[in-house]
Amino acid sequence: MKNPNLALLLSLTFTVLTVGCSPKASTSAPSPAGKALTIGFAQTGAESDWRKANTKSMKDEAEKRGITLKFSDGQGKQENQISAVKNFITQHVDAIVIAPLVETGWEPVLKEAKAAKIPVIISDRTVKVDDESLYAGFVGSDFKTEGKMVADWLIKKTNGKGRILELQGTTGSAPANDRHSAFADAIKGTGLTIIDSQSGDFRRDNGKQVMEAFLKKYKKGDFDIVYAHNDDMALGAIQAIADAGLKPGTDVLVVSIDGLKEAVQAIVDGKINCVVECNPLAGAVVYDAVAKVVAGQPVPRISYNKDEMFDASNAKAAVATRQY
Ligand code: GYE
Repeated sequence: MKNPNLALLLSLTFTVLTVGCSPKASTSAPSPAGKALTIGFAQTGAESDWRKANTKSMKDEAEKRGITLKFSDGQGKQENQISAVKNFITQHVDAIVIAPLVETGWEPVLKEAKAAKIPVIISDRTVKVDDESLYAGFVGSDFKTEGKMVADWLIKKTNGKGRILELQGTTGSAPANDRHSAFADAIKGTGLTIIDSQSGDFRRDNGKQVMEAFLKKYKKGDFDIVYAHNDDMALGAIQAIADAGLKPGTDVLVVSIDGLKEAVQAIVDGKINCVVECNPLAGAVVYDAVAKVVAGQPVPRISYNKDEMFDASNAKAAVATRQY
């Protein structure tokens, strides 16, 4: 984004791009007209500041719309999320929203929701299921595009040369899988190589610990770049890099994804070099989709957010207006 004003403007808008359109969600159950909705939301946990902003958006927007939100914090465990969904089914909620911790293992509980005629919207992270009719639609970011945007920025910045340490997100999660694979594909054939890769579970403490372990294995001059799958891990890593007497952002390029205000500020401070946005403020778009599904109207199979990118060229202008 060359024009900082345009970047700013765009970062304020939560644009939704739609891909494909299902004629009618097969799981939809019309609710009595005018009735306030009761929605169950199975959240992954509270692993990152991104996640906290996502939870806040879902809660605030529910309150604004008079939606009764049954919120469940999965505490980083898929089995907790599955039992939350089962509970929502027992309580006959109007719709269920799941932010799935990992991609696989959802068919049985989605089949239960379908049998109970309770529509499901998948939010934030994608799932892998054979039968697409098990959920009404997906609303979130395109993690492959994010991974490719980071790689393209690095290729330009480094002329396609450098040794990368990768801090991966939660093992088996869609953002970890996609941000790795799209990034790895994009650097193929260049002189950029991932020399080591470890999961930091999208957590700041883990990001710091993994980086500390990397710094025992790799000294200054052994690596050039740290690619973190989210800002929290990058913020943990830059702490570890500084503690080891190196200058993050100068001795080592640091790139990550999410767009936390704190990370964009770290670009301004010269400690992080590039951040690709992943918008967590999902409340409005998710409830718009739920309202349609419950009313028996079609929703797109996939609705992607439009995510921006921040580096030294636009971070200063952007930091003031970051909402999370
Ligand atoms: O990048 C990370 C969070 O699923 C997109 O999960 C989300 C990711 C986000 O913990 O910070």
